[in-house]
Amino acid sequence: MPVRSKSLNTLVIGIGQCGSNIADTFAELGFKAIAINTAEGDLRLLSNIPNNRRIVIGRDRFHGGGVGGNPSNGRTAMENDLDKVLDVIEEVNHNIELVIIPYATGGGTGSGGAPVLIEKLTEKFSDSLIIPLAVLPLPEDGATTIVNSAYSLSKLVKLDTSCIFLADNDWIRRSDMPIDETYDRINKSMAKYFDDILYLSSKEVVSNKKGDVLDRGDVINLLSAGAYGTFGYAKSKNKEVALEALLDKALSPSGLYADLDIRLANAFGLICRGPSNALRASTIFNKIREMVLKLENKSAYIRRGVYPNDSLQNVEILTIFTGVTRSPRIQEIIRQGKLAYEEIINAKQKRVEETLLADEFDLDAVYSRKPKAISIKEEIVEELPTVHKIDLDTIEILDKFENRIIIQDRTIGRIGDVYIVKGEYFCELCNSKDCKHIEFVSNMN
Ligand SMILES: Nc1nc2c(ncn2[C@@H]2O[C@H](COP(=O)(O)OP(=O)(O)OP(=O)(O)O)[C@@H](O)[C@H]2O)c(=O)[nH]1
Ligand SMILES: [Mg+2]
Repeated sequence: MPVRSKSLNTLVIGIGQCGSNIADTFAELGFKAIAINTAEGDLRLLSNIPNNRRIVIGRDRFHGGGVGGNPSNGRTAMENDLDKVLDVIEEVNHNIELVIIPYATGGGTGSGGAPVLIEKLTEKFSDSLIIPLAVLPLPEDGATTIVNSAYSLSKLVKLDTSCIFLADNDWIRRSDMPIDETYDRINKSMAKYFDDILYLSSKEVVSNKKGDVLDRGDVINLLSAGAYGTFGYAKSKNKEVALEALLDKALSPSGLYADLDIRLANAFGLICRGPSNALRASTIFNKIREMVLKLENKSAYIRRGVYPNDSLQNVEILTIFTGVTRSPRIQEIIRQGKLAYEEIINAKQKRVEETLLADEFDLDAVYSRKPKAISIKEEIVEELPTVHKIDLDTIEILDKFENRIIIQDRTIGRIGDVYIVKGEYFCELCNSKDCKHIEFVSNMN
């Protein structure tokens, strides 16, 4: 495959199996790429990244065999071998302007290791664009994958990155292709879209085209809008196209690679390619206008690039949304991750309690003259009740469990838990035992 020129000097650093596979796909398109994994065997399967850029981390502890989906071990492996990783990056680095870090949030090596490396990169390459490319798991991947994902995302959002790009494996559900091709398709799409925007804004293209083209500065602005970002895409089957339908697809949730609330985008780019008679200016401008009217930020950064080329057999629309401050899918992962975490901990606790009962008898509790239950009750009575103003329309109970109630408070725009521990309430949203949420919940119970 011919290597195309790029507007930004780019390095791709893939972590874990998924991340390395994606980095290898970038390498196929001529990107400088490094792969990092705790599993030596996975690294051997790559095709395009040179051997001296495939790094095994955590070999001392995990013997090149992976960390079995445990992000805590992925984190340790990266922390212990960070210097080794930075040495290889330093060898490859010649004025790197953009670093893309693909990894799966749901595994072990990438989930735990990526936030450690990304934090270091944001310090070390403070003038470069740092773009994590976080792959979200399928809901069917299981409870621990969702917990891992929630853990990794909660670390990632705190870091000083240029924009967190999301690619959701759940996109597979919308595609209609054989199972062994689906991951490959997502990996190839991500590499192609970055390659497209970097090539179409390169000197080689920009100096030969007049009119609506993206330039290097546009790409830098699009990639540094913060928060979350993703791509949208649509391609016609042949030259005969309903341009409007293609634009609609690339601008709507069904064409996006992750579920983002794009009305909240702070930057938005649209690229159209195809035979010149298929790219009707009025249709393109009207669609952009419609999109702009939907955006909440009326001064969002908007760029378009139109590339007529009569040798092309199809029309392709690529959209890029960045600076998007809300992803319903990530909110769902965090909510499910918290639930699954608690259930796993409770199940472990239960086993411990059962073992205690079988092996040990708490004689202090049997012979105590001041049973614990009474002193706890006394403490509760001593606390003075506080009266809180409750607006019934803004607080809602979403779900109830034996020891936990999930609530939503619309005034602060948050979902959280109220726990019931030994008859006492504790509100996670207010970090308090006495607040309006507790009063609301106890009245409803
Ligand atoms: N898009 C995509 N997803 C992948 C690929 N390989 C694995 N996944 C997804 O990645 C998640 C698992 O992460 P991995 O990358 O396999 O895990 P890891 O970082 O290597 O961690 P360990 O195997 O525990 O050391 C699951 O959600 C898989 O569905 C891939 O090539 N592409
Ligand atoms: Mg692995």
